[in-house]
Amino acid sequence: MGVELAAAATVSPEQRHRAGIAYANPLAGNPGKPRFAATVRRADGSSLDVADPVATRVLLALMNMDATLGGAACHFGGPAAFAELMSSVHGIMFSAADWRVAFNFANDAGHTENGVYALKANYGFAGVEIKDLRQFRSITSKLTGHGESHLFPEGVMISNGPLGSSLPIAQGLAMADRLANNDRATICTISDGAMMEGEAKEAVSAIAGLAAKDLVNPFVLIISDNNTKLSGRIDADSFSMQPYFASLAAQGWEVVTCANGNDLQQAFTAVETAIAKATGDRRKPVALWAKTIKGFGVAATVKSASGGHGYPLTKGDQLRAFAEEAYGKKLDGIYEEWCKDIETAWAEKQAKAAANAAAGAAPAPVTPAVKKDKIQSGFPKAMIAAADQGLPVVSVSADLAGSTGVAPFRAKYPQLSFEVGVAEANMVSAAAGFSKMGYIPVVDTFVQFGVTKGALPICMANLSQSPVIAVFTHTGFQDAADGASHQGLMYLAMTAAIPHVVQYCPASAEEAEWAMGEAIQRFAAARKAGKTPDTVLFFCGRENFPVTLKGADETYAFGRAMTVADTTKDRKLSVVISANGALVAAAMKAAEKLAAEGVGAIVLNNATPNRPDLLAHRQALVRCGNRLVTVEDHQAIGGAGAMLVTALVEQGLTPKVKVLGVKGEFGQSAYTADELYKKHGIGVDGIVAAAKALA
Ligand SMILES: Cc1ncc(C[n+]2csc(CCOP(=O)(O)OP(=O)(O)O)c2C)c(N)n1
Repeated sequence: MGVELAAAATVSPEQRHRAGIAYANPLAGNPGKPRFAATVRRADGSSLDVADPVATRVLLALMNMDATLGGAACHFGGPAAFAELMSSVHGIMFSAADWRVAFNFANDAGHTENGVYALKANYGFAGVEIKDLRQFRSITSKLTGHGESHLFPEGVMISNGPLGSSLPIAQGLAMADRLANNDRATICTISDGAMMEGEAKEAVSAIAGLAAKDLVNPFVLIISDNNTKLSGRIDADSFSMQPYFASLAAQGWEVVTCANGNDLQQAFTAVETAIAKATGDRRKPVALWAKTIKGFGVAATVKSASGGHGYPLTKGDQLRAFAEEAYGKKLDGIYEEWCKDIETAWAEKQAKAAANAAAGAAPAPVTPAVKKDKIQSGFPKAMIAAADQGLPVVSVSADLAGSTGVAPFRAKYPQLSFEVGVAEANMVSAAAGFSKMGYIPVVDTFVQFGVTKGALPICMANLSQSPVIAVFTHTGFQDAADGASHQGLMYLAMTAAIPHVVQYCPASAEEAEWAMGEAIQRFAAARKAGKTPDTVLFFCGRENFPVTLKGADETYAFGRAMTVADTTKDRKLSVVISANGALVAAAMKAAEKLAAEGVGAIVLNNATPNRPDLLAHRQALVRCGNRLVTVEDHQAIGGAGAMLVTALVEQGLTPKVKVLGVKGEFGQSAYTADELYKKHGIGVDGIVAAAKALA
């Protein structure tokens, strides 16, 4: 007989509570009044100054321009849609005696966090000043691409970015508050796309169900419903979320609606009502279902299919018109100063470039410029070729097909392309169903979401003899600007041990095209032979790389580590550099630098980390005095280097080795991946130093 279990709700309320361990709350206390304020009317007839949402949008335009000119991609549409609701939430929170005692706040629409930064700077909250917004997304700033409490603990309670992951943590905050018998409400803001995630849907059910048993403190979920996700309109691209929102009431939520979440007074009244209802009856959590307009404030962003999801400007001289439209009048005060500053710097840069060109300052290169492209561009070419040939390739996507590069296949073969919405676990599992039925499914998303949300679905796919092919892009620091939450640094470790998974990290567009073609052909051949194909997970970076790294006499072969550079001739001392994906090109540069210093190198493209080519490594090590540097855009623990070294040692080889990778830390935002490679010692100079240390 097992122990008889009693549900927490059955314990008498007096005996139910226990305090958590008291530790210092790093969150900053209440700020003063916002510098740019708008006045709203409270339910009791009094007025309150909140952060002006128009200021949020103008500041967004300005800070995004700085970051974009620095090289970082940014968001505009989502935070513009959320501005009125965020102003209302913060206005109410900050009017409590100590907001931290009265409220928890979690933002589960991480791409809108820059709007929250703008709002915080408007208040001077947590020491953030408006001038700090100029460093947004740079390596020196705590204002990272999405909210990160590891770098900004005084401003961010729960880190965000991966959609649907903050709401369940907010659920835990409210449950803990109930257990501790605190008098605090939890507010969570979320976008309609994030509500498509399974994690969010689990929390939606659990919060209402557990609240009904009095196990959750007052909870307010604020939904920005603009029927737009990253790649386009939600209902047109995938399926409408309206029935789901309508189901919230049946699931036990008190639903407050707001017909125009971009009208400040309407938004404020709705938020105030929602909080009052939730705190009035904690057994009934409140969902504020607010209609918003993505990209609100600028006609072109409102009109675009994605609602201006990414920041649309690329040139400093485009800023003024955009910012003035968002402001509704001519820029003035600090807006004008900031804009002028950007315009001046932009004009100087243009003038310099023009002068250089006129003076012939950039002489024609002796060798022709190397053609570059994103690695991912090769995948759809191979998918199209296979479908043209009659193979049953299908694409199952989760809102990122434009970013992962498979969009050209989807454009050519819409009837073979499916969009499940922002739901990576569902994407992989649904693809497994296609696989079982004889199709060759290709899924795609950013690596961080594919391996974290997709890990169990990949296991179950393989356990059901229903393998898939995956295009997982934006590996590691290649997604520099988005910050730690988006920087997949453990994808190899997380998937290497899943039975029947082959990992493939192409280093160029040409290799990606070849490898995808090969993976599809092998998949088809295995099925035709009555065997179960392997699941092939493709991992690739984001930036542009040489379109080919193949030597003239080389050929691609699945599982073979190609030699992409060999500078050992006539050199007494040499090393093997084993790299994959985004770092192959860096390893080749390092080999050039080492050669200039008299050290030779054989650079191997270790493209299949969990099936390393031991023969190629063994042969190269023999020629390089058994010296090995491995380098990867990944944690050193469980990465390609670790897998390679284990396999070599098992074969009786004990190379002198340096395993370069990230050493157990999270990343952060930076304008470019190179800045982060340098910081973590895995860039060109890090490879050179490691090689020299082995000499
Ligand atoms: C788990 C996860 N998958 C994918 C993404 C990439 N992504 C960022 S925003 C976004 C969708 C944007 O739409 P929505 O959530 O509705 O926000 P809104 O349009 O209202 O700003 C996606 C797919 C992500 N951040 N997290």
